Amino acid sequence: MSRSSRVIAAMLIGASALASAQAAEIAVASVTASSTFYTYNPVNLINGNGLSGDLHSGNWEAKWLLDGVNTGNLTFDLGGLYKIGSTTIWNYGPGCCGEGRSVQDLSISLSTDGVNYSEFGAFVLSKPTTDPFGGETLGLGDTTARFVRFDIKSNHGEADYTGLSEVKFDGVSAVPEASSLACGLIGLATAALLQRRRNNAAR
Ligand SMILES: [Ca+2]
Repeated sequence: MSRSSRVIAAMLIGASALASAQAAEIAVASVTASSTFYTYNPVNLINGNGLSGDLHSGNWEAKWLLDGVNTGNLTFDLGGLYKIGSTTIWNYGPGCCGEGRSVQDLSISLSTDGVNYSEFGAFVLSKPTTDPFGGETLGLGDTTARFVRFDIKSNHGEADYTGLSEVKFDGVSAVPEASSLACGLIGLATAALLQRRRNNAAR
């Protein structure tokens, strides 16, 4: 292998190590709700409760409900900074006690510090009509954030209750892992060393 080939190879190894993270499901650290009815705990949204593969059973014990109101919010803490590619939302669905409980108008805001939020966008969610049902995936533009707030603006018609069944996020850590960072820096340092040797040899 020629010196210039070795330089290019070392640079490619360094660059690929820095960009190797693959988008994957983010383990949500915690979720809080503006209100909660009875035992419809918001933790049911982030623990996989009710999910079998990509489908939610519709079991009421695996869902969350606002407490007798149709507007409110949820705040998800991802536990660290991520480039968030998308969220998948399993709406309330028809099981106990009517498909009108599903969220319709939803605004999503993102924050790095949990204090200052920027609205990413407004969405209209569809209403599952049979159990079990799938989720709806919304793009979040690879935006870097730690906190995600869902502002629920309306539901699909029920008078008193509005809720969701499960929420997931996909993305990559916005903080490079120490091992991949070190690997990348070694690759770049090797490339620089080879380049310097080549420059010396050419003198
Ligand atoms: Ca659930």
